[in-house]
Amino acid sequence: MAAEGVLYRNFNELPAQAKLSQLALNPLDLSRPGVVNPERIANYRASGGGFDLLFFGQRLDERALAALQELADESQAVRQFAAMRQGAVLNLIEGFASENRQVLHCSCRDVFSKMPVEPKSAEQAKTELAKLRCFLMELADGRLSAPNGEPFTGMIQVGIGGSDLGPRALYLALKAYARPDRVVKFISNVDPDDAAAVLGELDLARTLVNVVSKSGATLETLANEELARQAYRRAGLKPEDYFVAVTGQGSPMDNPRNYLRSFYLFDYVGGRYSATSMVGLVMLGFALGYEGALAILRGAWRMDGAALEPEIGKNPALLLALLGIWNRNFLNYESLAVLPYSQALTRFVAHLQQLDMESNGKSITRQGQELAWQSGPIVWGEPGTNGQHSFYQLLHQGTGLAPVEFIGFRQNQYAQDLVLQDTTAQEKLLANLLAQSLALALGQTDANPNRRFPGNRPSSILLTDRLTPESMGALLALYEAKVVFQGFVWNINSFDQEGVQLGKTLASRLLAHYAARRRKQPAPADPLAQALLAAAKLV
Ligand code: G6Q
Repeated sequence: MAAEGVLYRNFNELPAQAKLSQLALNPLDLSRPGVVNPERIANYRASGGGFDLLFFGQRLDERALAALQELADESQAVRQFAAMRQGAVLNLIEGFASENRQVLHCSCRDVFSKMPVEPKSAEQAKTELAKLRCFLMELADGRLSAPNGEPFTGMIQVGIGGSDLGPRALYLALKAYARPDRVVKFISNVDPDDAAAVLGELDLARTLVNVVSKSGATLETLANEELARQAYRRAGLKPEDYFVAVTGQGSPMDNPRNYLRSFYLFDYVGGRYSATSMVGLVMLGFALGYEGALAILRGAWRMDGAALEPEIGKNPALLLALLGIWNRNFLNYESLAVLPYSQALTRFVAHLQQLDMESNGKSITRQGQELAWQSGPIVWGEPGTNGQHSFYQLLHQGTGLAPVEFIGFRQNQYAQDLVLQDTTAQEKLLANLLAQSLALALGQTDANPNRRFPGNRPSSILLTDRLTPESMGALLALYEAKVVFQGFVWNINSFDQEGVQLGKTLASRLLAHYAARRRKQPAPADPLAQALLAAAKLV
């Protein structure tokens, strides 16, 4: 089923696009006295799914905002989102070989409704959740323990890309809620030193290894799994007593004899959208307990519901997507800085880089034609206030501009803080976040050119009460929805990743030289690869 009743339209054919181009000739200047005023700060605000989005710091007025709503309506962005949830085959390029799949990551959390939107996939999600619940109960009550009779206290997740970034970002974000008797580590890069370091940090006799690969065929993961298996064997332990698999049904890794337990994900859940499938949940359930894992799903489910709201004032994901389009396509900013004011979100930007840039780093339409408009920006960032003592200089006074998305929490996670100079550390963190947004917008005049801040630099602020499993799920789903909304408006396929293939193919050409040398065979006739290896002093 394609998206029934949805007409895919090219971005440059949407009537609101022309209107927005006109408005962009004279965008709002935030640094003009009086433009950023108390009324604007109060009114330029949207809420949904538990998050508030403050966007007084964007270079637009009511007319541009109305035109962005028209752009969303004309592109049928919300209708496409609904069609996606219902199982439309949206991962395709019409008329060309492509993945040709449904896009059903939202089904992973559509497990709370009596009437799931797409019953078959929601049923599959429930089956895997039930398996996970049993596994976690057995671990908790001691029916499942390490062969030495001790409880499992550690888990190493082996996986890369979508099988690492989202899950790892979530674990680090929610460590404050983890069981005190359990710890999780990760191995992703095919770097033997990283694997050795992680394997050396834990007592393997009490550590599970969660091997996560949807395809069951990823070079890095296979190499790291084998490195880990060797380490277990060297320690006199049988890997099949410790290794758990999360993989696609029928993949080369779908071999329950090699694993203590196997969990599945399905081809309709894309790697970078898979954090709420078993790809993330087995590890997160181990760390947080089943209820904690479920709370993540609940938050994401709630945000998926808010993403169906056609009005931008009630749909922060849609509004964030449209503000991004305003900045990218109309004001021509090439990058986007995401700056979370929470150290716990230390890997969340890395996850967003994959989510956004792998999804929307595309140059053709869903009909295979060259894009005549810009698609996704370069996404980067670091937690504040660390970033303030580093690259914010460029954000404020540099010649290159980057719009900013700030993320903040009204309260901190741990009940530990102190009042110093009459303010808590959390208040200092939040004051800095808000101050940065104002400073970027207002700038500063000064007789000394070195102390001049041009201002008029756009930013938005995403806020919720506290970083919890539920709000983390909502934040994850908010960005997933933002990215797919942008893809719908740009008429691109946000669900494939052909762009990562070429490098992999060339790496295997280079590896053929190493392999030939090890087998004492003549080097393959590949002068470019040979020259490159020689120049790099690798042969
Ligand atoms: C994400 C990509 C990619 C993928 C990894 C790992 O959308 O497809 O990052 O997640 O290549 O793939 P496996 O899970 O199949 O090992």
